[in-house]
Amino acid sequence: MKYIGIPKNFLWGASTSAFQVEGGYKENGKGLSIADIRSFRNSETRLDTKETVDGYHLWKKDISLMKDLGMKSYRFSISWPRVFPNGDEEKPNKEGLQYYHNLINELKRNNIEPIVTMYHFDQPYGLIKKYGGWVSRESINDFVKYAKCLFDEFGNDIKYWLTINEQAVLVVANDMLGISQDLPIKEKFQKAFQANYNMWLAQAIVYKICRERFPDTKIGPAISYITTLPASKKSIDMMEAKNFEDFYSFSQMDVAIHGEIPKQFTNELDKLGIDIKTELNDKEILQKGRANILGVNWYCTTIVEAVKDSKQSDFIFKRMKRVQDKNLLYTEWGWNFDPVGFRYGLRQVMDHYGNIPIIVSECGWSEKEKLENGKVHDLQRIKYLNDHIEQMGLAMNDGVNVISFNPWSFIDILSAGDGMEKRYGLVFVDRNNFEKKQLKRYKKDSFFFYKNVIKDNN
Ligand code: BGP
Repeated sequence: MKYIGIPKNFLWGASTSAFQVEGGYKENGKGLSIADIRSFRNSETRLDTKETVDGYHLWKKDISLMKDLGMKSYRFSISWPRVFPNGDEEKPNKEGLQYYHNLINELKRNNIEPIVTMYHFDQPYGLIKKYGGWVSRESINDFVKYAKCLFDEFGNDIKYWLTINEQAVLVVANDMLGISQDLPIKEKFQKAFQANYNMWLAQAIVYKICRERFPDTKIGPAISYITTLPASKKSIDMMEAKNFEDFYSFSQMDVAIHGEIPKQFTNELDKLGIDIKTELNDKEILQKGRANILGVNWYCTTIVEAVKDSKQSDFIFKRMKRVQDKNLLYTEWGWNFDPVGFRYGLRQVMDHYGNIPIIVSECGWSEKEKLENGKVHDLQRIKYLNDHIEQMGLAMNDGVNVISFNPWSFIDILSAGDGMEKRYGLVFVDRNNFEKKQLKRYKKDSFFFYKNVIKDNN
């Protein structure tokens, strides 16, 4: 199957993250992360981060599957607490670094380009206990120290860095930042948006360091891009859809690419009475440290309608509500199938940022799945991949500069929100929430489909 618009040197890949794929949660000096702590709260009812699918031990086998698939890139994350177990050590944990040296070397030996996320939901828990994590400005130094260490160790081998995964998700689901959920909503948001601001500063510093030290390297955030559509053609629905999308997704991209916080974003915080602590030269930090690539995590569209009788002085989350489109197919977890929305979203990114290179760092379809005689017939995932690749190709044909596509996920892993039953992988792992079994890997039908896509489009 050949697609319009996708060039030969395109990086066809797939994606995972450390806390979801590795397990080995305290091996060789690894410290605990907030992702570990959160998952332990649900250990009674679903799989936690302790073992997951054991990528920590089975990485070589998994890379041979990647090779078989024909992958040209692999987007994964380095576990921050494997490198700095508490986050505040002066020296990194050598054994933690060694694991990633081995992984990266093996990828390179197999001609698979590593696309490395620095922080995917797993801040060391030590930093949260010590000073409240990202809510405190101190976290900036600890992140910069961690990033510098990654540049020292891997800088010559890595061409593509993604700094923070889905910062907007962290702000909304701020339990993931270690913010107590017992606080009144306003206080939670006060802390979450302060954390958001500190993450912007930290990344700007890291972009600058990276671009000075490695001028040919690309670095940027991995954005949760929720392409937001109005439920009707009424201007108020269109306005609130735009307001939400700008606030949630484009503010993140604007700060990374333009080095400025959009006025619309600040206006919304004012409505909540949120007061961000800033320092004199922050503006300059943001201006001087810019991303030169965008990671875009894209799953589905969100359809919104304006809340009747809401006032413009209300916060954006109060002025709009999500609705379902009965004509679209939804996963069990409420994520729709809307591939044209993907092309539309990519075009919007181009409208904002011109020909900035884009890595599609996530894109995927979840299902509850069972092995039948060693096979998984994941037909809807095949349709999802086919239609989204087709729409991405059309967007590229329209001029959007996508350089890599990394569906979520390469292999079945622990879902961020829903345990082991919600599967996204091209490779099935024979385990469930409570039985580890042999952790045997099986290629799903989508694996064979994607393998042909890569072969035919090279
Ligand atoms: C993104 C995260 C991933 C991943 C995915 C699916 O937000 O970056 O880590 O898990 O969403 O989410 P879930 O696993 O909750 O279905």
